[in-house]
Amino acid sequence: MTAVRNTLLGLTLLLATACARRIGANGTVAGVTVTDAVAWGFPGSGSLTVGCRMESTAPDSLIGVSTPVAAHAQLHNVVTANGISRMVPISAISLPPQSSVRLGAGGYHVMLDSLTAQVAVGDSVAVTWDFARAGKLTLYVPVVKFGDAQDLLKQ
Ligand SMILES: [Cu+2]
Repeated sequence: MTAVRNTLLGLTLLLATACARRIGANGTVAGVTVTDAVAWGFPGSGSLTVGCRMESTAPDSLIGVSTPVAAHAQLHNVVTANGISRMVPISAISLPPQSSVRLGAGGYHVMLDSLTAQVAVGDSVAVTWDFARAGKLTLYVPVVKFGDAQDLLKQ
């Protein structure tokens, strides 16, 4: 009986942990899976960064993003030259089959600039991922604190 109770307690803790970590939005379109999608920003900056993990069963690439809450949505990468890191716009992020591609701080990410609505932590924003092969996927992405996003999307 104690063993059963311990097992149940263990399961409850496991579920609680799993739920706490699953703060991001998840979805699938034609073999492409987007998981742990979250957005974060800094007060007054007028922009949001979106991160996630992407995986595809077939060769594909992310060729664009869009959202109703920003005038500009771009794919960015971070490049470092002479010890200085800066963000650069890129036209696509390729998805080799069966490998996870991470979008987050310090690397590939989605940048939403010139926000057209007031957005706060706890809100969700609609973001549409546009894949060359798989097509479009729209997710309601929760806006979270920067630290929570980093915890979720660390390698
Ligand atoms: Cu950026």
